[in-house]
Amino acid sequence: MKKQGFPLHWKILIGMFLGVIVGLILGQFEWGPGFGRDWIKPFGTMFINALKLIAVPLILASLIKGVSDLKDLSSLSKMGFRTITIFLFTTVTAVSLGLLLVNTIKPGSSISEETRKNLLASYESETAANIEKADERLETGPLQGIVEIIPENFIWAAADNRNMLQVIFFALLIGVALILIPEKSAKPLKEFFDSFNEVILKIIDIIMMTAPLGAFALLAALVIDAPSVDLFAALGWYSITVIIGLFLMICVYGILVYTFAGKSPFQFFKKLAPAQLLAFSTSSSAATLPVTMERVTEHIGVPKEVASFVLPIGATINMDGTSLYQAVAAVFIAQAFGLDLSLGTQLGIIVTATLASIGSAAVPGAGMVMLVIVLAQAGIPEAGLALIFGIDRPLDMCRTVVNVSGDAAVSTLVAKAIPTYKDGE
Ligand code: DAS
Repeated sequence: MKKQGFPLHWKILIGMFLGVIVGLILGQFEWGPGFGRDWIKPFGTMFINALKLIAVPLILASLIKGVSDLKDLSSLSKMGFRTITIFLFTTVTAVSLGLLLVNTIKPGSSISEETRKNLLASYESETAANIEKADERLETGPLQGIVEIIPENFIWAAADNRNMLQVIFFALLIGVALILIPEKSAKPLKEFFDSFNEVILKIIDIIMMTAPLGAFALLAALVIDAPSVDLFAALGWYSITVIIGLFLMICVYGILVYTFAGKSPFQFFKKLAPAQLLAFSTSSSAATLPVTMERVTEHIGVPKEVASFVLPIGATINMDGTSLYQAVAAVFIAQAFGLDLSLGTQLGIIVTATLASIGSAAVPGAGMVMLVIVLAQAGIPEAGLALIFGIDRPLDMCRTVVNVSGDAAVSTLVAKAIPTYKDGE
């Protein structure tokens, strides 16, 4: 039995804490910022680059596997169609809720002009590029965003992080084509993508092992660059905004199971609690899936054939907590950099955050990786990831609880539509 080491999330939290301490100390010396920029910040940059590196293969692996596992398009029968419809409804609801909250609370706008100037200065190259890209976007026609989804050249699309929607489009095409061709021809490629998916998830595990160092370096660099109380206050408000949104999503699930499945929300969450606790401690929907399956079938009363269809797909493509977090994080970073997002851009965030959460894998930190898409499409500096990564893990734990709760709620609603539905214990 492999000895369970010291839990990763504690290592990350310690890395964060040490990063703040070292950053505050170095900030007291004249040579501190230079030292931090040359000897500490690069480790944070490498960590963020590793997450961005894995984003494209992650989409390909996760989406192609998720779509091609749908057996065949005819399995998009009543159960499949109902499942996908409710998934989309809850995800769009989550993103919209996130946008409403972040535009109301405005966590990023409490940052002082001084701190904002420091942030822009420390990330000026990238920010300028993103602002220029956003301006270019404004000059093109209204449908340009849709036109750009279809890549003219796959290698170029995959190579440039800014065209994630093109990678998603290509992945969906492959997944659907795999369903449409004869099983015997599809088998080799499906098996390839199954193992490719395993490899990508293992690579994320490896990258996340360096997360404590990444969190340390990013927070230390952040504190040295802009040692301002208002930045930490802003990060605090950002976390509060995410947590309020996640809590409201839990309430939405309670209302849905009460209204459409006739179940008491309190009973529902009481029976689901062991899966939620595991989701919180592991930050992984995939790791929690076996327990979610057991709670939903043995205790909540969802028929096995429904749960074994809805939950695995849900763990792959239905991540309401992640989509809400991505919407809040994107607008928070824009606010922190003083960028005003137009309504059109924010509506675009609804599309990209929904797609990004579909493409996010069910492992720790995946939502952070896919945030790159949302930022790139909205012309928000990706350097903003450095702002929020330090506190990402505690939020990842919370959003994974919502991801798992959403999948369980949807399986309950889908079961209600299937005649074999029966009440749990
Ligand atoms: N940790 C992911 C999950 O397992 C969610 C995320 O990273 O946003 O659901």
